[in-house]
Amino acid sequence: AKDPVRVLVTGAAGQIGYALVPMIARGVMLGPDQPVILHMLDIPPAAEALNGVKMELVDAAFPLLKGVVATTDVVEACTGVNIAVMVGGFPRKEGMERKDVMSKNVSIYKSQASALKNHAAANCKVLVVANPANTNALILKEFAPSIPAKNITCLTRLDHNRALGQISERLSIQVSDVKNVIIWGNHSSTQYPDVNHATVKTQGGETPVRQLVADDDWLNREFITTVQQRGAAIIKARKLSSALSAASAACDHIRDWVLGTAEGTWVSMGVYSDGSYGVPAGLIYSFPVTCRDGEWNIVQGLPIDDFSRKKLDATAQELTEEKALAYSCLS
Ligand code: NAX
Repeated sequence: AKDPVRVLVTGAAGQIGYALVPMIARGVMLGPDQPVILHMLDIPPAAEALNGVKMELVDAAFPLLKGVVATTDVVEACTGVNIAVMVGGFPRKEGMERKDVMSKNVSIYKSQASALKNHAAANCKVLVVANPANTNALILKEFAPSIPAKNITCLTRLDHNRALGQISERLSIQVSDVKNVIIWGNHSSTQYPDVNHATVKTQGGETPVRQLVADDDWLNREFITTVQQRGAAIIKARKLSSALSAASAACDHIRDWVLGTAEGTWVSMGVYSDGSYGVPAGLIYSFPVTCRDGEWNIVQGLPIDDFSRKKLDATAQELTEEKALAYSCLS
């Protein structure tokens, strides 16, 4: 039998946490033959609720779940973890300045970076979910210099999956037959959902999404804004933000990173930019990636047209500004 993998979920008493921890304990993230030990962190006001989640995990009697650490102590939470899913953060509240929210998250991610750097297992893989996800991941990277930059990522898989979902709805086909959409840039409304390289599995091969949809106006406008604004649409409908889809996307992100992407298929991940596609190096930016042997690689050489170029640059610009704002909170 395999040794258990220790998976940290921060903000585990929250909405996404509540959907995510049972998925991890059922093997959705790491596979049906991989035992896990869950580490759950939250802050003291949520300690009782966190303990309630732990009670439910015991009650669910998951065969793969070999232990649960539920704590408000960041060092205890981070000790020995192989995978860290960072869902905890400070939400933007009505009337709050952007800078104030950034400043709270910078201080959270700075201190959690130190705890991970000093106490996580070597080669720990980190996924930041909490917003502003790209910039929180960047701060984590800056303050955990001993963790390789390639081990620190942020979640744009939900946006990627939303794009797959919109195409499958539009064409009335199975979502599993659509692949290779791309989310470029920030997990925010400036993200660019790109279908120029996406295909659909059809009889005898693969057909470009643009050819099958055959409505460039819809693809260049409504499709893009629907994906960009989907989070707001969920809040409007549910009076709560996306949770089950976010949790599911976090599992997809880690599963593909650890176990690999299928041949000929890429996914979107927020990763440390090396300057590919003219994106400034030193940002955490969402790119198309393939994964193998536990490592991601940016898909290279895709042609970028003028329409796309502007959108890649606009979301890079927003991330550059967020980075500057985050740094201004450090002093
Ligand atoms: P909730 O407010 O339900 O849960 C957040 C939890 O984090 C709370 O239990 C809170 O006590 C805890 N927390 C706060 N500060 C903490 C700290 N310093 N250490 C540990 N825990 C701490 O929010 P939820 O709906 O679960 O969303 C969590 C985060 O995901 C938010 O930042 C949200 O904006 C972000 N999202 C990101 C998405 C993505 O695709 N990247 C999509 C979904 C979601 O909007």
